[in-house]
Amino acid sequence: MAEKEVVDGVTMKRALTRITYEIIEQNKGLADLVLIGIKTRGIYLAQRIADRMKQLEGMDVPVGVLDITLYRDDLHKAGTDEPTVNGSQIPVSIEGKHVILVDDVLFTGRTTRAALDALMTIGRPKKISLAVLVDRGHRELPIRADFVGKNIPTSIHEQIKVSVDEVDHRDGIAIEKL
Ligand code: 3GP
Ligand code: 5GP
Ligand code: MG
Repeated sequence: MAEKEVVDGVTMKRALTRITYEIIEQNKGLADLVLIGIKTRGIYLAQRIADRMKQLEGMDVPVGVLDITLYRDDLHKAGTDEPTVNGSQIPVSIEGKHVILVDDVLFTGRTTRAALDALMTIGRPKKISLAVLVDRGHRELPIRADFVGKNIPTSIHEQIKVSVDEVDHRDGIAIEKL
């Protein structure tokens, strides 16, 4: 399986910092924000954005977790089965809050749709936005991200490999040809 790094660790950190600034700017501050990371790597990205917010604005923005997986383990046929929500840990009420969903890769949009469904059953946020590190295209639903680290157009036969320090002991984004 050929693998080519397209974003190095330093550039990936810069992209997360830029997303953080964009969120602060568009939101006119950090009041009423809740970050919710989509398992697995989205959680670490959400935590890093929250850490950066603390550094920049001195505010603790709550971070929650949604666990969404496909019914079956055939990942390469994502989109042929509906993702389901397996669990959530949301530390605060999302009622009336601005929720920002954070995921590593946006592909068909079906995971985001499942996440939106789950949030609606938990409460009624005043707004939900989506932040992703990578948008790889191939949307199958009318869903788009509000904050994008990097647009990486892919073929359906390629896969994006996102590495994060917390899990993979390095940061970076690579394209794998299947
Ligand atoms: P993540 O949980 O950190 O996002 O789904 C398990 C892992 O497999 C995911 O890690 C994701 O990075 C990776 N993956 C690669 N290609 C796909 C895909 O097409 N669909 C899904 N759901 N995951 C994929
Ligand atoms: P979607 O539901 O939009 O098709 O896919 C989004 C979810 O599937 C993300 O949480 C992501 O982890 C995973 N995913 C889909 N395609 C890829 C990919 O090419 N690389 C990685 N790392 N994850 C992917
Ligand atoms: Mg993911």
